[in-house]
Amino acid sequence: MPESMHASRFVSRLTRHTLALILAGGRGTRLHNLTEWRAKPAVPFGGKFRIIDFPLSNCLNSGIRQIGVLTQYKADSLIRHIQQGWGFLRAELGEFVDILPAQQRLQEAWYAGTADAVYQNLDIFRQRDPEYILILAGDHVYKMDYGLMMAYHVEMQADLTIGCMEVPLSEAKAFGVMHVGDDKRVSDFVEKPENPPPMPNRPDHALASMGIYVFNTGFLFEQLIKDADTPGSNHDFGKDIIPAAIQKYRVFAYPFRDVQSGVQAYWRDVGTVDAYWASNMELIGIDPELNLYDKDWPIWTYQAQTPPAKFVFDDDDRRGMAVDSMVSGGCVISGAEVRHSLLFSNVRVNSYSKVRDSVILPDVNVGRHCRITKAIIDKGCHIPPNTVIGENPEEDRKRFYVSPGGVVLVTPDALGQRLHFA
Ligand code: ADQ
Ligand code: ADP
Repeated sequence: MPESMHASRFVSRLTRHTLALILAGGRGTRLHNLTEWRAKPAVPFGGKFRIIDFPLSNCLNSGIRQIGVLTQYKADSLIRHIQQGWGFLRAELGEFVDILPAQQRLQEAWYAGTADAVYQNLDIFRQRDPEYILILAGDHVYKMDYGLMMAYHVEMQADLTIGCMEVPLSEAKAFGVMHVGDDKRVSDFVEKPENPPPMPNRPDHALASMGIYVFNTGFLFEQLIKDADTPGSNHDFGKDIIPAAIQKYRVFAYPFRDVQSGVQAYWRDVGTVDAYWASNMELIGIDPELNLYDKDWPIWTYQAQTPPAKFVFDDDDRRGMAVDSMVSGGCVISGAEVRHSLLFSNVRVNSYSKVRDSVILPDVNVGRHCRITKAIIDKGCHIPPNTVIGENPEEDRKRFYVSPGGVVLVTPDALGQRLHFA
């Protein structure tokens, strides 16, 4: 890429004229009961964040401050989080985070596919008049400078640029899989193929779409209007818009690499209970791939103010302790032992209890004499005294979902602790 293309003024001109749209309407069914009452982008992650904080922070850190979030499925806690945490952008400087719920603006239907979600808000985007539209998913965990992708898009004189990663062939059928020529132009694209085609130079891998797209605005509008009139279309970027575009237009692939090392960067679709547990547990290690302590790329979030975590002796002088763990604000570990675990805010662990290899979401109370191993405990659960979880899968399965990897998912519903309105 020519030096001028990297010049920060050049990039900041591009990002300033970009509208980012975060697709946040999907449920994420493979997370089971974690998404029973909330959309996947609202699922808590990493001790104090929600998943949507990652694409939102990436936008901010990349200099993109015009953002729309398209919501649909169970968006209540997602909308509350964005309103509470992301209201600091300055409207008078042309900065905003717009929340765009499905509201049957054009027709009497909710959003069909992802393209329809954008199409139904076209008149709003027309008024904003951006030069480029960056489409993002609200449910991926990663740190990415979108400015570099925008510069690449402009240099290639592309109509559409798709962010891509190399994934093991065995995992590729969950993605849009593409083929690119030496010139990086996309020549084939199939959405979630049964038999994914391998990369020519790396036969055990496939080139997968990250579901991240840069469009020239006029081009995107034309494609959406054409697609809306196409009978039989699912109105989806991966299934319809992209396959139709590669025949006639300049569609390029942008490989997502770490700027310093040049190797493929951290990117996780925490789509299953096992993946969710593993990517949270990874953060506990000394030097995790996802560095949340990076001052150059802060992850912003909303968090209620809480006092510092506290580790106290109980009445019988038993030590409250946590080792090899991350413990958030507002937690109190009293006469209990926490090992290799991640505790979100306001978690109480009481005397004689042992928690290991577990991810505990906010506002959980673990009663006395509990043993909890390899579990995810959802927000607000009250674990009664003497509860044993994670030692006998057959027993656990009677009450909870147990993942193929043996992670027990404990939710208020399963404990009979949710309000039921129906
Ligand atoms: P998936 O993630 O499986 O594949 P999809 O379920 O359409 O595709 O979700 C994409 C994003 O849009 C998610 O963030 C989801 O929450 C959101 N979404 C889904 N339906 C929506 C709707 N009706 N309204 C608003 N938002 C909605 C996509 C691509 C693949 C690519 C993978 C990468 O289609 O080609 O490989 O992402 O993960
Ligand atoms: P989050 O855990 O994402 O912060 P909440 O704790 O607010 O979100 O719960 C998600 C939403 O689901 C809330 O609006 C809550 O009232 C709602 N909810 C939870 N349980 C039930 C239920 N059994 N029936 C109906 N709505 C529920």
